[in-house]
Amino acid sequence: MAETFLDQLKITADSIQEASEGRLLSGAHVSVELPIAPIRYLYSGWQSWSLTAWVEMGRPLGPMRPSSLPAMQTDPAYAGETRPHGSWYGAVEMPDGQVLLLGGLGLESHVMLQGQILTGWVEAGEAEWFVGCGNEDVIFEQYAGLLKQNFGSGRAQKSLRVWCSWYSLYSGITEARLLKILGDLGDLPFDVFQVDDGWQMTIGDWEPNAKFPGGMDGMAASIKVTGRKAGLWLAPLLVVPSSGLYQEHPDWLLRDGHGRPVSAGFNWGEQLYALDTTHPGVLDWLRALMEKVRGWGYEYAKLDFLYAGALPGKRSVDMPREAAYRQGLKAIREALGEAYFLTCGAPVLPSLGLCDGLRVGPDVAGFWASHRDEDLLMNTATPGTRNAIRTTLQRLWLKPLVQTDPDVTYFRSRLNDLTAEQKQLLQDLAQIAEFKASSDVPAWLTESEQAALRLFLESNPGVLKMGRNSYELDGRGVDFGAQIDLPPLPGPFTNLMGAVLGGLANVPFLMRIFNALEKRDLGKRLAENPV
Ligand code: 9PG
Repeated sequence: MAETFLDQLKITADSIQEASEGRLLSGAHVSVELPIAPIRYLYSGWQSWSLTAWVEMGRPLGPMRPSSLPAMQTDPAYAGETRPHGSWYGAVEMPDGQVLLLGGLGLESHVMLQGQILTGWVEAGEAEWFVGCGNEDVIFEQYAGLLKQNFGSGRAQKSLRVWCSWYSLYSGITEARLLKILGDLGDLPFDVFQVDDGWQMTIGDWEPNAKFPGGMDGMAASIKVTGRKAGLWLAPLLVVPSSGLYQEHPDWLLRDGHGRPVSAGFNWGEQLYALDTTHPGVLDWLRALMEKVRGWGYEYAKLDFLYAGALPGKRSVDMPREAAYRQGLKAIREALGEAYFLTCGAPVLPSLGLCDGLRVGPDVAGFWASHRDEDLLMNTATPGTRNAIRTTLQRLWLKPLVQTDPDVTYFRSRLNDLTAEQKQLLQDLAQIAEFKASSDVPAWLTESEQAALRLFLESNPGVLKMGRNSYELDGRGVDFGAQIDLPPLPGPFTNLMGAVLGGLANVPFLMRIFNALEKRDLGKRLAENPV
């Protein structure tokens, strides 16, 4: 028999076993030497929002700006790494189109390409790996099967059609606005009405603020009488200094080796910190919080900024960081009972088996791409429709393990700069991902836009994958390929501007001002565009 590509690989590991479509390896450190140079590398981002993309060899990525924010966009432990690398798995494409995947089968595993050698290592303990080569889809299917054996999968459920408040009202939600929208949705076939960020006192104090005088139980009851499930957003693993939780339980925070709280990023005009999910007090608190949300009547939980639980740090029980995260997630899953659990801002592999849905890309937005974020800050994990499509597409192989949430689809032209073609790409992606959501306010939609939304929610086109980035939907070709290229590398002037801007974004005082200006803008926008 002719020698296969697999036979030409020089594999180093503690043990090597034959497997379908490849080999199973074990070892805390493994390597696979390629006989010739690859042409592309598949970066695998750590959490929902992190860039996951096929990138031409020789095209450097990052380091992205601002340097104070990496925890919100990528694994901060590897934020400075510019060599081709990724969390848990990495793949290369050979000149003949064959793909070679090195995939960790456990937590805290990493892959990097150095020259023609693909290496895999783990932060702690022993590890198992899958090496597969050949057709990309076949190999990833194999990898998904192996991960399923180790982590399990979400509970098989039909996908839910979700109305989510974020991408229209943002933090400007109020009980009155949501009740008005709920009424106007009429018989549009949404299964879930999900209240996003903006209802809580503050991050850590999960009680309704003054904009929800009827309480969150009242809100859930109003949703349920329309025949829909009530959904609620929380970021249960985050804490901000202005919260009561931060004041009352300083011992619950994840800390570094010097005893300082570990930064989980900066948002809402505040420094973000993380809860230590190995602390028994935290686990009890998480269970009680989820039971409270269930008690209010919510049957769908969108839990966000979950990466906070897996950041590097010193924990009250010494264990690897992704294992610690998983312990927290397990407590949450159990306390959520039968409720649907959507993870967001979540490390990918460590969430498998413990949630029903997973956001697999950064936030969409009413614009295609942001010059500031992509060109100046070299950041492709921030909100933007192109960023969202790019990363989501390379994560659809996870579908046998979890429902893949590509984020919402837009139908409105009001307060939206996307072209008809760009909106169509989002709609097609949602059909392919089999997860349909929208934030469009009925009063902002024209009659024909409302009809298009209804048709979208009601249709389930037959999907055929034709290539890495191309599909057929009921026979109609959809090609995302040309749309999702990475922005060109900045020239010297753009780079300098970016460095200055990135520096400014590291100053909390300026970020607070920026946050206040954004809030003012939002207030104006909502006043001019009543729901
Ligand atoms: C609510 C939102 C929505 C959204 C989530 C998440 O600053 N940031 O980089 C940043 C990134 C994402 C983000 C918010 C802030 O969005 O993905 O659907 O729930 O939180 O705040």
